[in-house]
Amino acid sequence: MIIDCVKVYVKAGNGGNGCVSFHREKYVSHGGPDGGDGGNGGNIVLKIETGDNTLLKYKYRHKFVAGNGGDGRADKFHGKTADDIVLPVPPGTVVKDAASGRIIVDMTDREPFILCKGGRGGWGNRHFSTPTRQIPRFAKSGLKGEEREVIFELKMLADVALIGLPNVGKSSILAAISSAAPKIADYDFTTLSPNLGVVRTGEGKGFVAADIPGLIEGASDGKGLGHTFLRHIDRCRLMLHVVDVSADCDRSPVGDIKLINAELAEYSQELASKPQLLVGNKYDSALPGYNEHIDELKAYAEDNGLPLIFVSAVTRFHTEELIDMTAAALKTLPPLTVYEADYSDPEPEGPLDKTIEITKNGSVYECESEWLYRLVGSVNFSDRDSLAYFQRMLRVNGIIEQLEAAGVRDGDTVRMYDFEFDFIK
Ligand SMILES: Nc1nc2c(ncn2[C@@H]2O[C@H](COP(=O)(O)OP(=O)(O)OP(=O)(O)O)[C@@H](O)[C@H]2O)c(=O)[nH]1
Ligand SMILES: [Mg+2]
Repeated sequence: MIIDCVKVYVKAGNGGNGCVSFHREKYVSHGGPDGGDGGNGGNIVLKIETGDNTLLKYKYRHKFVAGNGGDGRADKFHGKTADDIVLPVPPGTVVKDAASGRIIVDMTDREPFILCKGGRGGWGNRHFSTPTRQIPRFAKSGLKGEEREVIFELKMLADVALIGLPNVGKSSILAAISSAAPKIADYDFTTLSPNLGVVRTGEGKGFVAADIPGLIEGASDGKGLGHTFLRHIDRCRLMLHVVDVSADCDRSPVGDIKLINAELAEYSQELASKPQLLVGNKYDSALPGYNEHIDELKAYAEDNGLPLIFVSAVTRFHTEELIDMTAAALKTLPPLTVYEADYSDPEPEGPLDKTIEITKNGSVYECESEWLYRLVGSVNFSDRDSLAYFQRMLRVNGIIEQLEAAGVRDGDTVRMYDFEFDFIK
């Protein structure tokens, strides 16, 4: 079974901590601060792997955590920047945020994409010396790497999709017009997963056609193989709607077309309204002139203004014409759908809102906010200078006022993540 939808947990590495150190050398009594910076955490990067068309490699492994940056060291030595984790995905993979379902990126034809950014390494103490603070005994911790749970959903990049009931000859047509070699047999549901084939045309670079498992009435309720495979043809530009017109087929092609169209509409109105080209297959064993189904099909095509062609995948009757007709139709149609990201992360390096959330938990006031989290993470509470910096940041960013407004009075306990203190104004 094809794996075309997986949930993956990804986490970028944390930044390494900055180092506190002072230069030491013989005969140099008061060396300056020389603590190196922490290295950056590794990113999680997505990269298109051409030629691949399944997400199978994520079936058993769906947790990826990039390494943390190394800590800075004395003598201005930077911590090591951790390696990125590169996740290969087949072209056409749409990446969504698992919680909200919003699209993060559509990996159709693009450069590698950073899905989670590694945390920046913290600065070593040498960055913190000022004319009045010549002995900075603190450095910054590295920032946390981003983490998220995402869904990879494969929507193949086919210009043309072959649709129809089982056994009408979709795979046979794909094999006749393209380089693909799908399984073909005289029973329903021979095709269990989509196949892709490149169709060469006289001019231009050809087009890509996809064959999906047959649909049946009630597919939208999960009958047959259901309509899960329709996601693969979501972005196609044209559908070749295949029907069986052989004399020994007792079904009405027009009835079948209506049935399939109703199933498409049940899945997505957008897909149902995509242009179609009707293909009457198995014409080699049809009885033109004696087959009312064929006349009915011609009349239906005419009434609905749809192009119709009779072909035989077995004898290759009209298969070249089918390619030409398809190529000509594609010329007039818009390009493949590429999904726009509807997810924009707040710029991690950008200015953050300084409003904090204060909740009273027993006698303790707990404070939370992204900005505060970063501030607490960057302070060394055992160092006086660093603590002074923390207090100053609280003051100049209006945190003290926010605490007072929330009812905090002198002597009350305030907790900011893993740091707890008694409030004294
Ligand atoms: N006589 C005749 N038989 C055909 C033609 N095209 C396909 N067939 C036969 O019809 C049967 C079904 O063909 P497939 O190509 O597997 O049909 P499909 O639509 O892909 O079927 P599913 O994958 O089960 O949905 C096979 O036995 C084919 O040999 C044709 O043009 N003429
Ligand atoms: Mg098939």
